[in-house]
Amino acid sequence: MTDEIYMKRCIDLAKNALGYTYPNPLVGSVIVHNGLIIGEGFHQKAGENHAEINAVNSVKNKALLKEATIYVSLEPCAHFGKTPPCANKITETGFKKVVIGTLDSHEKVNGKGKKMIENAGIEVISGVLETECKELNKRFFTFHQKKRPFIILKWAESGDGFLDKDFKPTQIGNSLTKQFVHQLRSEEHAILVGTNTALTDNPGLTTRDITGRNPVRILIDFDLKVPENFNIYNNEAPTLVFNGVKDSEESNIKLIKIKKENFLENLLQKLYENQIQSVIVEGGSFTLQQFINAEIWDEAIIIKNENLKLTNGTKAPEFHHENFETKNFRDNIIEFHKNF
Ligand code: AOF
Ligand code: ZN
Repeated sequence: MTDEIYMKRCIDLAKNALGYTYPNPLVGSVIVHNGLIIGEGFHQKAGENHAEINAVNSVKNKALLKEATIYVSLEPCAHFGKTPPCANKITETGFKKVVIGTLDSHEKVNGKGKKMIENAGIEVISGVLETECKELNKRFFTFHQKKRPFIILKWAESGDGFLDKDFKPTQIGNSLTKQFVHQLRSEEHAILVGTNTALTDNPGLTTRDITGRNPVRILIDFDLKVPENFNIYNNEAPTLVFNGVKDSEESNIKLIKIKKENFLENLLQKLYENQIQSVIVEGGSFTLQQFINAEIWDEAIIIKNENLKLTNGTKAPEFHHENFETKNFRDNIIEFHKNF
């Protein structure tokens, strides 16, 4: 039971960095000595210290570490990436015990970190709050296991099931739903729109209404119809443009040539190659329907204004969600989640 309490603390610590660690996972770590937390840390940003290292560094009296237990929500890494292996740091430090939330399915780790620690004679327990630790990194695990980003569909519809005529979600939503959408954007790696939405709405796709990071913007624009002075091309965030004309890269803008045949498959492959771990698909209806028809989505978030009747316009996408759990965290927002 106490293991669960400390693991919950690891998860809460990890969430402090939600949106900032891409392409790395969210990881938290706690060090406990004689029933007292003597150190804590989380992974803040790719390229910077891993959670365990921050936790070790935070301990004032390092002499206690040999008698301490280290909790970490993800298996300590076994490889030299941008930073050296945490499993080495743990064995060199010589903890008494290591408690792991879930194994790391990254091909370079995948049980190796746990093995290295066990081989050094340190007791290892794994699988504590495993479901919660997997859920914490649903984006990272989907990316590594399915070799594609975690896909979230998002749209706003009227009470009678229409998208706003010109796709402007703000007319259906209100200031609170707008803030929610900006929060969502700051947490995910990227946000995707099709040509029609970019042309009619001219969205900047940033997180103006909250303090958070801007997602990578993804535009599908086969014939490069969206003019360069449109907001999606401003310098507030990087933009990937999937098109049928050319490959090029200049400052914040990367054009990626893609074939129309098997479009979705190609797109997901290119997103994988570009290390994009999660994508919010914000529309329009044609783009959303492509993901729905191919059954390539992991969550759907629908902002529904029951009081608004539009009577005509573009029908909201139709989709099957029998295998998903319906969640209602907020008024007017329905979410469909997969059990992870
Ligand atoms: C850990 N603790 O806090 C994190 C881990 O390029 P690097 O060196 O940052 O390594 C990135 C990989 O390390 C990442 O893909 C994942 O497998 C693991 N992340 N591991 O022990 C951490 N963030
Ligand atoms: Zn590590």
